[in-house]
Amino acid sequence: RQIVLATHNPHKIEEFQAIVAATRPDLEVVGYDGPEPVEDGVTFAENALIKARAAAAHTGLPALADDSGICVDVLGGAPGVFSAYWAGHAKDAAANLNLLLDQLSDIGDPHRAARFVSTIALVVPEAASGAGAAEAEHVVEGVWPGRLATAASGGGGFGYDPVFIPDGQQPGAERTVGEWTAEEKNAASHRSRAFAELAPLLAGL
Ligand code: ITT
Repeated sequence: RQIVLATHNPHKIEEFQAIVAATRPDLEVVGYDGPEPVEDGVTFAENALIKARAAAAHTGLPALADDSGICVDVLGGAPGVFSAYWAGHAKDAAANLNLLLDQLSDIGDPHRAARFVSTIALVVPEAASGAGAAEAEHVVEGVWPGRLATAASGGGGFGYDPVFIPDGQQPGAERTVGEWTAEEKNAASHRSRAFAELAPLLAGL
């Protein structure tokens, strides 16, 4: 059974393929190369639905889309939905991350709380949902709490991973997600937490 993932971010494809394979090896997550809709929503949920609807309409397959970002408490939740473009229009991950570190340069450790958020939309077009069944839409969210490091470290993952220190690590041995393996990240991340919420909704597929 194929399910299309509406993203142009190859890291998201890799992560979803690993996360889905762990519990639903019968589902094949395929990429989407159709027309890209304008992501003009103001919430993660709106943007995820915009992307999933476009892919479902174009392919006729059940479609997933992830809209995600990092939310920093002391910045009132920013960059949030603007995470991919925080330092400008180029989606330059290094520039985004450096700008965020600069913005928090005067902020001490106890006040550097942040969280990764992944919002996943699932759109099942009528043709794919079985005889007589209506189109279905679902939105789920996963949150991964932690704090921002004061400098980037590690070459793993993507985006803000080198500056995000997840909660729950052994004091003194804390690492940024950039220093985690892909397996460690996929077992704990905001994306896998959102997928855990989604799994029951995929039961019929
Ligand atoms: P698509 O819209 O094509 O899926 P995108 O990367 O532009 O790709 P978003 O609009 O959802 O996706 O932006 C998400 C941004 O949030 C992403 O570019 C990173 O900067 C950040 N982000 C999200 N998840 C992340 C993760 O697991 N690790 C590090 N940064 C992440």
